[in-house]
Amino acid sequence: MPSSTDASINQAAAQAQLKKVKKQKVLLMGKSGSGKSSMRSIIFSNYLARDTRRLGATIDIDLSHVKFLGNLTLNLWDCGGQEAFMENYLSQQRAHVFSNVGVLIYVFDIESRDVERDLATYVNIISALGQYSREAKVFVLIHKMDLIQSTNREAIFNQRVAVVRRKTAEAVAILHKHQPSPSSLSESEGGIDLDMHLFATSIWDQSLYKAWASIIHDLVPNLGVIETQLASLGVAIDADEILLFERTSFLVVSRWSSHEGDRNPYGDRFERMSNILKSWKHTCSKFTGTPRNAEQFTEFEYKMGPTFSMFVTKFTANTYILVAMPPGEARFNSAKLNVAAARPWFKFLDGPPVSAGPPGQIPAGLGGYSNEMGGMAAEA
Ligand SMILES: Nc1nc2c(ncn2[C@@H]2O[C@H](COP(=O)(O)OP(=O)(O)O)[C@@H](O)[C@H]2O)c(=O)[nH]1
Ligand SMILES: [Mg+2]
Repeated sequence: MPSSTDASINQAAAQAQLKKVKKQKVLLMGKSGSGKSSMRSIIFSNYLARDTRRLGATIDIDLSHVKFLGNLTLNLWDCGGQEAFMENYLSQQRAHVFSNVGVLIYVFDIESRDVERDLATYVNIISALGQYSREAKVFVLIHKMDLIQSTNREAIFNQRVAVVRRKTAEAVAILHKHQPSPSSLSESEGGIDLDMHLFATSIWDQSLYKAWASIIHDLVPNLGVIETQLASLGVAIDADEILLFERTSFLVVSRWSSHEGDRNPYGDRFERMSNILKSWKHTCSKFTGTPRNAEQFTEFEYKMGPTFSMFVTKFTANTYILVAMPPGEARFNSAKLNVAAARPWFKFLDGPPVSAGPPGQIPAGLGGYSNEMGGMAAEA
């Protein structure tokens, strides 16, 4: 008795979670010219890095609603960084701007000549955020790192991280004094800390994709379900690695790798793939004359003789999937059929389900296709 009740409660909860359309307010802040609109245009509107030179300065707040997968909408507030605007956000518009924030992305221009002033503004922003959105996550991007000589990048980044962390701790300490014990501002050993992540970024390389994939990762609903389903699929088709990309941004939403795949020494391969696939999409668009936001490819295959093979294919309405496999023609072909057969189990990525019930586990048979190479792979 209790178990069937529990099961129906669990199912109802899972269904409710899947149906919930999530809206997340994302503040994009930092000094004028630091690169906020450039990043947003590259990630979400398929601009090329060089196109961003033509972007005009953002006047006040540029609001955009980015549909990310089926049931997540990012309300991006690209806040013009001129001083007069900044002052306005912190005074008259304070409650309006800083309430209900899910994520703050703060961009520092590494080339800025007035670091002290940048830091002072940052501290004011953190104070306002702490006052109105204590649960918000903070991502600090130390941007335009391409302008720093590569041999000095790490040292300069670390130096900046230390300063930003110290300033944040100071701001939070002041907040504590005025507003005792806010729940999400926990006290750690070295002082008070905020849920904060720092990245070195540039629009000219894949570092941008690493930072943004990390930013959206925690916002994606049903991440647990996605991860479990990807793992089932990966095992069933005998893959080394699977990456799931969001359709427009090509950010990696989720990934899975086998033990063999885990041994891949290239830790930055995910953001590299995002970058490569997006450039490739641009090239397709250039040579076919299709608009850059249009869907130009449905499938891409790459077979590296005896080393490995991979394919990238349109998966659900909102996603592409990349599958990397050990070599072998039969294994490759059956994996492609099985990925196609698995689509119904990932339909929930496209939005709240119309029919009842959360997605079940992928059955071993996967719609009737069997992986003929499975046994041989185990022997090899
Ligand atoms: N070198 C370099 N320039 C960048 C980078 N990101 C943006 N820019 C340039 O910085 C200028 C200002 O960018 P914009 O996005 O308008 O800044 P915003 O005022 O913060 O929105 C543009 O000319 C961009 O091309 C980067 O990573 N490296
Ligand atoms: Mg701008």
